[in-house]
Amino acid sequence: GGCSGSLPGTQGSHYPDMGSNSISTYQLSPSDYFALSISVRGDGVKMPEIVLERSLDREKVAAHHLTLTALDGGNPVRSGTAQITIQVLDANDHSPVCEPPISTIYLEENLPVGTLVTKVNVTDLDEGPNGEVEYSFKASNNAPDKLPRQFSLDPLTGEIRTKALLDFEESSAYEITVRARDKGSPAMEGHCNLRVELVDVNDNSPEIVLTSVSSPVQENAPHGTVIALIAAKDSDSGENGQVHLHITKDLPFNMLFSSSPLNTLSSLLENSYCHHPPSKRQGR
Ligand SMILES: [Ca+2]
Ligand SMILES: [Ca+2]
Ligand SMILES: [Ca+2]
Ligand SMILES: [Ca+2]
Repeated sequence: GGCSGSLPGTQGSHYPDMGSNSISTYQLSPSDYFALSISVRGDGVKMPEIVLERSLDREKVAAHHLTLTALDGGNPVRSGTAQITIQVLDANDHSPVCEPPISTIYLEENLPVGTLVTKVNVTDLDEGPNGEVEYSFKASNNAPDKLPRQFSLDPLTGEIRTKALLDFEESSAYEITVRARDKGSPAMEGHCNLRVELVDVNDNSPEIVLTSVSSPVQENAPHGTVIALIAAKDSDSGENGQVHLHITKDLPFNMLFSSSPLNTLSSLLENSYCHHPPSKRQGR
C-alpha cells in the first residue's frame, strides 16, 4: 500500500516546547487494520509508527483514512492532528468467475451463420488489468485436440456465434469450454462450460424406398401374395420424423406394417383381391 499525509511534529525534536509541554503521547483513530506503536529514540523523543495488524483486502476497503493526534503534556493539553490516507494497491488475487459455471443453451438447427448463441458472463473482482478478462476456446477433456469449429468467440466481449449451419441430423449437441483469463501477472483463469443443444426443425421429407418389387403379378395370384416391400424413413426426430403411409383407396392391395428400426417404417404391399365372383365379395 502507499502512504500519504504528514504530521507536523512527528519530527519530535523540532517541537518548540520542552519538558512537560513537549509531545507526551500519540493517538490513532480506531482502525481494524492499523495500530499505533510508539518507540522512544535515544534522546527520549517518542516516534509514532503505524503498524499493519492484519492483511489488507483492496476488494473490501480500497483506501483507509486515519487520523493521528499528537498530545502534549501541558495544561491545558494542546494537540495537533494529521490525516493519513492509505491507498491499497491491487494484487491479482481473484480468478475470473463464470456465472453460471455450467449452462445449457437450446438453439434451433439451420440458423443463419453469425447468430448469437450466448454471451458468457464473467466477473473478476480485481482492478485494472488484474480484472480485465480475455476469452478463448479451450479443448474439452474428452477431445483434447478439438476446438469448436462450428462457433466463433469474441475474445473481448465473450460473445459466441455460429460459424456454420448447424444440422441437428449431423450432431444434436456441442460441448464448449471457454477459458477466461485476466491480464494480471501472474494471470489467473476461470472456465465456463456450455452445452449447446440443437432443436430439431422439420427439414427432411420422408423418403419411400421400394426394397423389393415382384412384378409383374399374375392375374390369378393368390390372396396375400407380396407385391412389394416398402420402407420409408425421415431423418428428423420426434414428430418431425414420424411417417404415415397411405395407399390409394379402392385398389386391390393391402398394406401390412412390420416392425422396423428407428425412423424407418416398413410395410408389405399385399394382394388383397379375393378370388371369388364379384357378387360374393364382402364389403365394398
Ligand atoms: Ca483477477
Ligand atoms: Ca485484488
Ligand atoms: Ca431436422
Ligand atoms: Ca421430416
